[in-house]
Amino acid sequence: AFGAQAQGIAVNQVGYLPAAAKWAALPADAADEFRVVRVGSGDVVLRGRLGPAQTWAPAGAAVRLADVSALTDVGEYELRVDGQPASPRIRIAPDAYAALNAASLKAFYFNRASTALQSRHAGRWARAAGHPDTDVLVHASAASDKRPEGTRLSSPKGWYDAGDYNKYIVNSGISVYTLLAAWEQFPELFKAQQLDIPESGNDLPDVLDEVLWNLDWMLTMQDPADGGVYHKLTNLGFDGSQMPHEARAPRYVVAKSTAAALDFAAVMAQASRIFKPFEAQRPGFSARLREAAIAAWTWARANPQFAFKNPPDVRTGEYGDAQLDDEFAWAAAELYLTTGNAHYRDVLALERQAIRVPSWGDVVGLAWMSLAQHRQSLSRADAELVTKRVTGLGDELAAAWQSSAYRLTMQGPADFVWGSNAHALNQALMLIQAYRLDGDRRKLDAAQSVLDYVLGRNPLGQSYVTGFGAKPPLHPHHRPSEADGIDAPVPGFLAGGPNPGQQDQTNCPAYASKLPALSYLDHHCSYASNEVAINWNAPLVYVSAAVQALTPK
Ligand code: G3I
Ligand code: 9MR
Repeated sequence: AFGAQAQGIAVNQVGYLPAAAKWAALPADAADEFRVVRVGSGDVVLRGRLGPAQTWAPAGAAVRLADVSALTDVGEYELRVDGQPASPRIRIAPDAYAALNAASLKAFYFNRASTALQSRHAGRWARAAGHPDTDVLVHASAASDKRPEGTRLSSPKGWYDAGDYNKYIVNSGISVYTLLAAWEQFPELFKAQQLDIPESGNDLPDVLDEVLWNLDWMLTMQDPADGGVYHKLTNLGFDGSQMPHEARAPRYVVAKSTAAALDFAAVMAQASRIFKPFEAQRPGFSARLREAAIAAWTWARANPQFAFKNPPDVRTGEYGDAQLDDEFAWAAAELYLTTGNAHYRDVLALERQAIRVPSWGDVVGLAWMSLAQHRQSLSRADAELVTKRVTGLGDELAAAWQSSAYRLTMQGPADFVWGSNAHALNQALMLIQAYRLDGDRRKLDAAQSVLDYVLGRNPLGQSYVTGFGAKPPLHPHHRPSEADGIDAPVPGFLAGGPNPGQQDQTNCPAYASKLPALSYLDHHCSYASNEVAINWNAPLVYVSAAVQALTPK
């Protein structure tokens, strides 16, 4: 049944690095002793006792954990406990997350709009080009003097947001940011990576080529007349379960919004820094990004309250957010770091900013993250404040992890939102920012536990990444995966994950449980728990890179 609690032993089904913390989860009634057996030889290489049975509220059940961190030799193993089925394979390898990291980034390529995917890059998932977006209409809500309703614009490229085929600036903002931050913090890993995308082998690392596909689109969403940024490029209603080239409904740019302008400004300012060293490859690009950022910021300052709402005739994703302080803070922080202009530091008012785990609608954490990365360019007082706040959040998350029956930062209903798996990964992302500042190993181990959770150490024994692990999602809410006639879904995508809101339509099978961590359906119809999205994959790219790069060898 959908959402039935898995019996047996739950482990990370993709693998562990040799020196990583390694936990397995078992039912509360499991026998006391475990042994780890090497696959093939059958040798017992480790014995130990399970921890006590403790209740983990999100699953409404008690769980016992086995700590198998002492297992450090490369190889393949099974965990065995009398009376339980053997665990899925436990793989220990020095490059345990290399393939996962590459695939989770390549998922962005698979979601490219306006281009065909050739089989030499896309294999079985090759497809025709869809949504050229070279003839997009200005919606009534976006009409201006120079661009009245019905004006035709060209706004090609970009990534499809998710399982749907629309393109949303707000969600592009955090997604691009997270990928660029991964590159900025772990360049050696990405320099060595071959994604096998059309640009592979050119003079840029593949991760930047992939991000450029979306940056180029985002730039077209700015109105050159005033610097404002359209909130989204979309159909009026969602497409059916069709391949991209079959979906031909008219496309519109819809209302400018303050959130879109600020997220755009933040990302363009960040990208201006990132592309500066590539001036020879892309002459003038860094400066162009900086100017675009400043123009969007200026528009937002003059129009600080344009909270987006879908016009009555537009029914696609809203990404509406009336709370805009965090967007102002993030954009100000990025522009301050890029320009050094004190105006942005004044507007930022760092002392007054709280720190929280980021999401598409709450981006203040990204400001702290960038400031932490560049703290040597801050005043001493600012640098100290940044260190205090970032490590403070890390301490809170690490303490929650340490006292959790499941060794997990995900604790309560507030964590199990639409896209809960990405919330977990963004908790890990903030833990890693703190770990980079204070070296507190608990923070790295807690981030590892999040990765374990999305890769199978969870009450459903479910890997949430298509194509990875013994029990991956087979039916994500992703139109190409549904419509391409190929059994296997497009690989490398993170499913949104358990969501007790269960906001699917009534044509979905029933969930087996109302409990937060069990509210998941591996069914096409379940957009509330089984959709994919660029802002969910981006922290998977980040965290898999970080854990791979930071875990001691
Ligand atoms: O903000 C309220 C909060 O105040 C309240 O306490 C809480 C209680 O449930 O709800 C919060 O609102 C939630 C909102 O996200 C902000 O987090 C809504 O319940 C929840 O339904 C909403 O979900 C969003 C969903 O679209 C529906 O709008 C997801 O975050 C968002 O990731 C998702 O994004 C969609 C796009 O619209 C279209 N493309 C696919 C994409 C992924 O599913
Ligand atoms: O496919 C859409 C998905 O991307 C959104 O997250 C979701 C909620 O807004 O809506 C999905 O589209 C459904 C629409 O809302 C109602 N008709 C069925 C559509 C596809 O299942």
